[in-house]
Amino acid sequence: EATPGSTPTPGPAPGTAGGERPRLGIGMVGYAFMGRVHSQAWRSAPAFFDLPVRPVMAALCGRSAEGTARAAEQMGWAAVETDWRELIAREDVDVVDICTPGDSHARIAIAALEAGKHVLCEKPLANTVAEAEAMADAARAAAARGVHAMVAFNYRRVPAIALAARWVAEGRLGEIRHVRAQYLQDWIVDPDFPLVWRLRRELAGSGALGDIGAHIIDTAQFITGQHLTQVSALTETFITRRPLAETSAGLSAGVGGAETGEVDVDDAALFIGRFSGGALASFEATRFATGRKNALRIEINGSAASVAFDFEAMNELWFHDHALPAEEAGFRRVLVTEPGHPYAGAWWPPGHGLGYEHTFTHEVKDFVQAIASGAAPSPSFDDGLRVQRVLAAVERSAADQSRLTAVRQT
Ligand code: 4PW
Repeated sequence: EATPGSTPTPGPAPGTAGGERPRLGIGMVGYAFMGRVHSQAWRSAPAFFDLPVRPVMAALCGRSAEGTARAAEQMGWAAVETDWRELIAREDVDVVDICTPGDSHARIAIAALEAGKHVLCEKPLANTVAEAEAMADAARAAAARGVHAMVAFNYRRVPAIALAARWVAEGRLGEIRHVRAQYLQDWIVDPDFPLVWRLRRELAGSGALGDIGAHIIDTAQFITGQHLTQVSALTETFITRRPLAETSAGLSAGVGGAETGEVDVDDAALFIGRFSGGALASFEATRFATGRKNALRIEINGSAASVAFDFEAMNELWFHDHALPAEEAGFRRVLVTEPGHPYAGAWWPPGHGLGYEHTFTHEVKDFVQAIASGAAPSPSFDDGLRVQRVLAAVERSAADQSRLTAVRQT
């Protein structure tokens, strides 16, 4: 079992003969939900993709020595650290993978980039625009030294979403007129669900807006190749006090105590917006959509065709070709599991679909390839900053109730 600060003994990465390719040492901070899925990605990427370097899961960092050692042993990390500064300082760590709540992203990422370590950072990039700006500055300075940074908007790596982006880039949709995006969950509907870190502004920055709204903003900007220029928003906190969290794991498990605390983030955020290419858009991010578990949905209507996607059926992309005669036209389902589809060829035969975790494997694979080739990885910290600026604009708009027009019934 790994112990704090123990020397790593990296063996060949799974699925490689080992040895021939240069080693890329990975150090990860955090081992909860995101840490687990990133660990799975680091394990599986070299087994399914032919990578030019050999990622080695060198060290895992967490605050509790015991918890970190247990997680490291379970998830395949060779050593453990309890201070992220020590992790960054390790000679066997070339990449720092940040899977912590947003309040520590800027500190860790900037220190790692300054130390010459490549950085993969969970989303949203930061908790404030000022932090995101500092991170983007650090990433630009590091890039000049060949050190790379990427923000982990994993849904870009859903094959169906990557396919939609490809079709838009090829002009198959024509001019984009509408973007309709939703991210719907229901894991905090119960008023007794505790005040976990995702519901605390000082740790998460915002609520549904930053946690899941950030994903649909990035996904929409990624697919359309455009960016939001204007927004108008409404946010709401339906349950304003919750039991203080005694334990929390992932999105569903959490136990609260007798004491309660204030919920100071949004439970739901809705906004409309305008894209740089002229499209009108609507966005909805909520954790109160009873029955919807992880419904990241996006529909894009262009002058020539439309696409529609729902993560709850993530291997499907719906396509309507408006050039077809009206008698034949209509949305048809494309099963995105063909070898010619983005990422799909590395996995199973057609029809044998992928899951949530594969999006992270694709993310890690793209990041490693960018590092090895010296190309700038995408989404960059500048992309993360652009999303952060949209989040800030949504919050500014929602705070300004004077822009809401009252409905006059009489
Ligand atoms: O990034 C998001 C999370 O914070 C996710 O992809 C889904 O919503 C799952 O957990 C939360």
